[in-house]
Amino acid sequence: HARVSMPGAMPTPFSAPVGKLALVMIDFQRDFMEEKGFAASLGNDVSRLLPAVEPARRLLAAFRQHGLTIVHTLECHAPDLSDLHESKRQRCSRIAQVDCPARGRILIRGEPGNAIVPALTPQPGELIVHKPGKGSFYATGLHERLQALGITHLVFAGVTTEVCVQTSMREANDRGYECVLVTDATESYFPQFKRATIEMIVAQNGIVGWTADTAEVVAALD
Ligand code: TIU
Repeated sequence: HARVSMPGAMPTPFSAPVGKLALVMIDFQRDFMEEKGFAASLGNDVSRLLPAVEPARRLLAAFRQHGLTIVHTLECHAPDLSDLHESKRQRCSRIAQVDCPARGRILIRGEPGNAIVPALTPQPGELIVHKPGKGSFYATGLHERLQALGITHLVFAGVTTEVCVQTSMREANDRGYECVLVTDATESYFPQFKRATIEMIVAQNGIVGWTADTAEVVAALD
């Protein structure tokens, strides 16, 4: 079987059997990237996430070009809030409220604000995962869907680095996936948290996995 190789990955070179590699795009949704969405309701400067969009678009194009598996996740809750824990409701009190009529109810599945930003819109055939938590594996069935496809290696992009991306990568690592975080295709509202996340992933001989930049991943696929 052909392998894709990322010799410049940290802390050591990374490689994967080409058909077993998937791209996981975490929560590139308007709720986190635009004014008057969920993240803004928590007091965040949403413009800080925008630099991740263009690298993520290049990753998406490369995975599509090679016909590889692509997963898009969305943090959201059912309209009746049946999947919203009381603990989260209390600390994120704007969930299901409307701060911008054009965007609809904050962090609710199917609302305009819950859509992925236009540059990264999913195409038919790509997997969509609606997740009530920060991690992509809690209460989603994602592990079973990836197992059914024979996926063993994951490339992560998305927002925010230390919240949903890192949680998902740790969940994946504990389930036996070999994981790479793409350092320029992820962003945080807190630059120091992004830096710390990258450092803690690769420390201790890659305790959570690997990191690489978009150029490294795209070159590996070519
Ligand atoms: N607040 C924050 O940084 N992130 C989230 O609430 N969710 C995701 O990271 N997607």
